[in-house]
Amino acid sequence: TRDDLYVDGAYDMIVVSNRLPVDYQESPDGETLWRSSPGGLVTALEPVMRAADGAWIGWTGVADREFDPFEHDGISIIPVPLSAPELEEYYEGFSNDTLWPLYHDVIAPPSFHREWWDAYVRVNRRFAEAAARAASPGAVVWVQDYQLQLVPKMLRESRPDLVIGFFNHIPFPAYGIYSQLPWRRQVLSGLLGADVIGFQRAADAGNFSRAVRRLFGYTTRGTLIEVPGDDGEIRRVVARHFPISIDAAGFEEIARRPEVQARAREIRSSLGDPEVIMLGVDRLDYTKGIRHRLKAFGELLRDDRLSVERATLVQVASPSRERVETYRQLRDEIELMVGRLNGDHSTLGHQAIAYLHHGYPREEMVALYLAADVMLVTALRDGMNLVAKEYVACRFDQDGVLVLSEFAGASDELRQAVLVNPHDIEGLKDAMVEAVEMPQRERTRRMRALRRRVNDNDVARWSATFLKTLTGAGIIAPGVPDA
Ligand code: GDG
Repeated sequence: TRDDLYVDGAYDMIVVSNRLPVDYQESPDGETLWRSSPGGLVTALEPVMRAADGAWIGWTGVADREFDPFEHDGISIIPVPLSAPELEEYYEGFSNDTLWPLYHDVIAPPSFHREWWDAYVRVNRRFAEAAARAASPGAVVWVQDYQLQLVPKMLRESRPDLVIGFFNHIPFPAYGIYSQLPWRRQVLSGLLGADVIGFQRAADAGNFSRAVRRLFGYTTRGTLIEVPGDDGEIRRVVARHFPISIDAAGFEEIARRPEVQARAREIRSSLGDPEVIMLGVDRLDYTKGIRHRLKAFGELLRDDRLSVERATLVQVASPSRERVETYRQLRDEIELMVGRLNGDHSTLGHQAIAYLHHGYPREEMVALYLAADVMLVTALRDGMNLVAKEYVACRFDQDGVLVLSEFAGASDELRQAVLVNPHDIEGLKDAMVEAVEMPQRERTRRMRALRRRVNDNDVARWSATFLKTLTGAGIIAPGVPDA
């Protein structure tokens, strides 16, 4: 075993992401505590990281504070500091108010500010330097997501010996939209510093390759991009899709716990035992199509195609990016809609919409999934959408209907869902009624097929496939299942 002192150049496998997989907490006597924030990425990478002298580089979630590297659950954690102005300009600004809306097909208008870009470059350099310092000779470095698109090139320049991967968790837009970005060339060449660039959908990888052809004129052959170096030599970069997934077995295990099932029954009775519970679970984000969902549900009640005695909509909208103005506005709009719809349609015994602006523990989310007869995922644009897969993984009873937007990456795989275009409100209403009225046999047939898909392609498979592509055919670490 390695001791828990950080050593430069000691790590064979490094993950770089904006946020570390741990949350900072202070004990009452002022002592620093770290709590794992269990996301799918951590679950998938934990075994690989433990086996391969792994380190995770990222921000702690606390601005204006420096922390020394430390060991947490067998993984070395290397914190990168961010100042409060950097948080505003690099994270809330360029990442979440420029790139996020741009990459989600400008559902909200992106803001372009040169100071934000400067901060983005500066912070990306800091992450790249931390990775360059920590990596052993020839190490594998896997960079995550749109906040860090410049890191691959910066790393390659300082450490050409490294094997560099990048995964984009959000969509990559069509050229007509991407090309609005004033720094479109810098971002593409930042990404092209990687050996493998992963996307959620084949369409995203296609959009990326097209942008590279249009802006740089490089040759692409299938998933390979030929990048000429300064020496005239050609470097081959892989750009293809690796659809992310969840820890399906982990979700099913929680769903099978008796206390979670009891909680699901309790949820139903506390809602007044409606015949049908419909559920939405999203970060409160304009990409998720929450307004479209509410509008469709409201019209179904207005037109008496559904009644509040028969159906209740539970909408969990977990707080997100509350310092970005577009998100504040969205929250006001949604809460106005919910208030109006409840005022118009609720009775003393039956609420139309149970709206919850909270985050919940995972067990409670699973109980909600079990209680929900119909799961509504109506994103206007979404890289993958893990909620759709989590719902399916929890339904070991082979029941429940998933209504899924074609604009979520998950729809490429989850073909047996009731697929919808959320912009088409009439179509969405029809799909919601179809889901409510779907006969048991049909529900089971579809759910069986969906479950096969999610169980076969879980997040361990995702990371193994990516890492195999990155390192060639060889197995990178023991404990990684064959892809
Ligand atoms: C980005 C891409 C892509 C939500 N509220 C609570 C809670 N959640 C959990 C869900 C799910 C996760 O957060 C959300 O994942 P999504 O995939 O649905 O969406 P984004 O946050 O936008 O994620 C997305 C993903 O990255 C991965 O690549 O799929 O397209 O946008 O796991 O369950 N979890 C708990 N309490 C909550 O209140 N415990």
